[in-house]
Amino acid sequence: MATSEDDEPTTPELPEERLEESQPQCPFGVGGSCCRICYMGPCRVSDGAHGMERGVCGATPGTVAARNVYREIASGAASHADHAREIATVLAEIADGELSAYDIADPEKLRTIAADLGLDAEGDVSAVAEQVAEAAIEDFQEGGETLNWLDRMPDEQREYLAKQGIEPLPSADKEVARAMHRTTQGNDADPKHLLTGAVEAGLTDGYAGLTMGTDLQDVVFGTPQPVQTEADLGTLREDAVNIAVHGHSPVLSEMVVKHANELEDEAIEAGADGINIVGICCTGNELAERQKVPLAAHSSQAELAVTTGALDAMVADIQCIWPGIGDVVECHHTRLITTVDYVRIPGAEHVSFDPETAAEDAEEIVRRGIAAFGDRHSRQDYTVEIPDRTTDAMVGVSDDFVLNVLESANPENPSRPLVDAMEAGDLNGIVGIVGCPNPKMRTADMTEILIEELLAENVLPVVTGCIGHITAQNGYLDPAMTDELAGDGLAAVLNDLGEAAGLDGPLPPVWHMGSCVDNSRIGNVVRAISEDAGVPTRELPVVASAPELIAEKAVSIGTWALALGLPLHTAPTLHMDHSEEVTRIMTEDLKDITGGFAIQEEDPKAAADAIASALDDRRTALFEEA
Ligand code: BF8
Repeated sequence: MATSEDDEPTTPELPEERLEESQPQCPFGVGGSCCRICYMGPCRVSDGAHGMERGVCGATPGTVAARNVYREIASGAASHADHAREIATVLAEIADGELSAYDIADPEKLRTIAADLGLDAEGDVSAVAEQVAEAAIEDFQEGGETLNWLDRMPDEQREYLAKQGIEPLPSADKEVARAMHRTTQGNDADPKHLLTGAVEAGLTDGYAGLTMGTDLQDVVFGTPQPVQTEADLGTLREDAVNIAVHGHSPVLSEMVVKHANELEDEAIEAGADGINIVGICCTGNELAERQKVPLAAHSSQAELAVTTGALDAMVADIQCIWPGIGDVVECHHTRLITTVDYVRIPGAEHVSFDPETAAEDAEEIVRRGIAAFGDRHSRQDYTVEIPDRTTDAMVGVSDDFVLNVLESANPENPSRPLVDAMEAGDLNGIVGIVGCPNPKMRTADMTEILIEELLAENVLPVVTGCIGHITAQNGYLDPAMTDELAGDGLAAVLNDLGEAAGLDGPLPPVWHMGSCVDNSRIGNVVRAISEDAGVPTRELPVVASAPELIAEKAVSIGTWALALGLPLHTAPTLHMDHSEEVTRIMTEDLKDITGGFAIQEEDPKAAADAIASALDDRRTALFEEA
């Protein structure tokens, strides 16, 4: 952290300032053509005017960029698979009666998943849970013939890819290991072949990561239904013990919420008016959709939350916890508490969280927050400045909810209301706007402009991850904004669906579908429409967009969308600009392989135009053929 000459901490910089300081950034890193996988380099290669044409080993810019992007995807798949493995293990232990703190909240969903996996869905819930957990854990082991969770994929697209030899390995762990091996120095060097492998890793991410994660979290913690909550830093309360839960896993955060409720009296004894749990990044989305917990901040605002002076504890588990927070808490009373033994952050204290001792561990965490509240109040000169900003947000628009509403509107043919609206031009398509808040794009209001442009064009945005926070903070998740923001056709569709759902008004202009693993919910809606309407996913007017891409996880999610045959927009552009070959494969050649293709556009209005035009092409082709 920044220190003065006498080593007193000075005000730490926030992400925007650090970004400024990082300029100019290395063009080879940005262009994807810096190769540092061996010790003859690093080699900086490029098809353009600068750099070498070949690395010391002879690797072309295409080989280097393809290997780099494949490694990003493997890392993303590893992250989501590890996330899914945790909840699979919890489910197995619940089924065995070994965990007292957790239960099965949605047995019906458990049976639906079991049936989709071809397992016995009838009988005792524990027996079904045991089989489902076994099938999940098998997806991380050697031995199976195929990845079990691929049964959750649209059959038609699965067969289409299989005919071209695209099928992930039966073990997610092996898929990730194979990706690392294939991309090592002196191994697979053919850009197209490497990128086909990357698509397989994307499928691993989509099914043994995202879909398994959401499926089992819904089983254990409940399937979300729409609820109203609030968003932004104004959800912190000066007189409360404020505990922010940051990261990704409800296995931890659900327990923090439960035990905060039980320890309210201790907080009141300490002089607070209660305990206020707020959510940051994807944990925020998980808790909002199931527990109505306020969406306080996206990942790049986490440090800002500490600077309010009101945050007593920030509890972190896995992924997207920026280490800069460690510097910021040094200047405040806030306790940064890490909980996962393989994730430590300088400046944090650690409480090892174990599902087997969940109650004691969660109580310990909450009590540290209460103690920090005491520290805050014992400091005479301590100032608290909470921004006076909150917005109303409807969250929890889950796949189950959406599909039930469609079914109630047209029981015979649930996709009909959407397909008819597309044919009539009232709904010009659906765009999954997912991922992160990148400071590079934040200053340009990338997400806001993109979404407002698309809404005006009667395109329905469905969102997850930190984009969920950005949209909540802008009021886009508020049903009261539907008629103002959506084009006339889309507004009519949202009003009709709101009525079919039995709500008092329309559905919100933007649908919050949850955390980043909950991108699987978008996949499930796409699958249901595809199967019901008999249209392959690669022909549906659906696009994916990560308009403020940060994480490797977002690249792997995007690659899963490409595998489903969807166009994928990203900003910033993927790390591939220095290779004409890789750029061509991703933006053109892939159309003949999966049906998907990459759209690279960093200007929000131009991105909205490119997405709308991709949707138009698909709608025209669909209804002309029909
Ligand atoms: O997994 S949106 S910054 S929090 S990577 Fe991370 Fe990006 Fe936020 Fe959730 Ni997703």
